[in-house]
Amino acid sequence: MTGRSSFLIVANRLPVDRRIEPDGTASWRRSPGGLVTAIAPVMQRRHGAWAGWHGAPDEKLEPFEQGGMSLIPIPLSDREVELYYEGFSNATLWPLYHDVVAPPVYHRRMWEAYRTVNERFATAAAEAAEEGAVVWVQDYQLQLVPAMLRRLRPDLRIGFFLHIPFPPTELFWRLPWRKDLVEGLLGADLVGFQLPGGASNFRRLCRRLLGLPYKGNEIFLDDRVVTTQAFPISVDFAQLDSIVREPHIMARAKEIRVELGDPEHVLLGVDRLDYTKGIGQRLEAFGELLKDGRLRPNEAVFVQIATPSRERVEEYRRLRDDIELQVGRINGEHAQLGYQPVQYFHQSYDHEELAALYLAADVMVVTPLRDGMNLVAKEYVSCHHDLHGALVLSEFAGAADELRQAYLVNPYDVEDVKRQMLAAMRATPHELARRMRTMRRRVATYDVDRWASEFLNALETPASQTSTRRSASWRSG
Ligand code: ADQ
Repeated sequence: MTGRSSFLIVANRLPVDRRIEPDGTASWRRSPGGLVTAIAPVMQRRHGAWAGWHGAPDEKLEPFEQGGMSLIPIPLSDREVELYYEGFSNATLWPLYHDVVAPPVYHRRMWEAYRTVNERFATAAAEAAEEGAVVWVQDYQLQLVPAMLRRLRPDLRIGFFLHIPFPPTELFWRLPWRKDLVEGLLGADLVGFQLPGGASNFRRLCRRLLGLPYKGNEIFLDDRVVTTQAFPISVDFAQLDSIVREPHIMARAKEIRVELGDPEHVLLGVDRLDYTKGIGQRLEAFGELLKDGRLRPNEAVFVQIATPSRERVEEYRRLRDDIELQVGRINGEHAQLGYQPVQYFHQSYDHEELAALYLAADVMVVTPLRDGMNLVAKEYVSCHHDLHGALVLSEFAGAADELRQAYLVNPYDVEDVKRQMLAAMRATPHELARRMRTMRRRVATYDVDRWASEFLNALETPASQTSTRRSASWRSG
């Protein structure tokens, strides 16, 4: 490590993956993903650092440099991975924040591990940040870090961004540790959410739980103001748009359609295998369309790509079995020699193959029961400069706020999903182009660069003197 940084990201994971080369040596590669891409230029400009877990339990690593970033590995024991990450983060907070689509578990030992690990991240950040630095904490795994860090380093400018939905008060209220989490977040100067609804849920909660007044976007504490605001995350539109214009990607997209037997319609789902993503709901709708005879045999193929995810959490193991059973049933009932209606892949793909799949798909089916944003929807739109292609999108994905020209569905209403999938398949090229053009304009304008720069601008603009004075007079009045 070469000294302290004026800009620091704190996230559960470092933005690199370790690869073991054929000769046995280890090397680090930048992980794919919009967050790293958006932040990398800022990191380079400001000699930034990133603190996060490196992905292997029970291993302590020294800070190192990679691709112009200083990386600060935070160690986690195997037990902490189980209790803090798989436990409190992914078996308590994840389902609770996603409208309890699965029952959350509440265990004191998980909570204690969450607190211990958050303290470790805060301490590492406090050591790495130079005087007056900007620190940007990411996501639900680290909600206690802002307050812990402020206690250690009151000179810092601290931002927090929540990538998942922030739930309504009635749901959040169930958490035995609700007060600690809210106070943790209030350690930040700026708390960012995907949608205005999340920000207003949070403000209402602060008033009800802690009696804190708010006005507009600002929550008034005794000695400072916390700004809450929506910053809808996005994708690297320009990069995706240029990848799909490359001849070898266009050729691959054509080849994929041939490999699928050249059906009239290719439908596609791309998700982490997660119970919030509504994979079962969309397969049910597709299966019923075949059963009802509203889709002719051979007319359509549904490609479902489900990246392995959180496989040690019980609920995820069950989900995998359920989905695989469902795929087997549909194929068992409707397959013919040379035709398999659902093609299911429990695998990860590199970004070029994924782009070719997006390009090859006539209908992208994104049906989460609840989703902070959903980048897949925006990636699909970014890949269709041909203005062909339709997006079937759940009303419960954050992306539905921006992509109003999608075929919007209620994923709990199977008839609605069937109707909109059919409408997408039967739409005229003119209709598809009209919808796609508007959606592309939106994603091109609000891309991931804009997301990061708007957040950082808001973070570096201190809450105005007037609002501090207003809070004082309001409280005394
Ligand atoms: P996720 O729940 O992971 O993100 P999403 O926004 O769809 O959901 O992002 C998934 C990413 O993984 C996409 O970039 C996609 O391309 C990639 N991906 C999915 N399957 C893949 C596969 N098989 N191979 C390779 N890549 C694959 C959380 C929140 C979201 C929010 C994001 C960002 O749950 O609501 O949009 O963070 O804030």
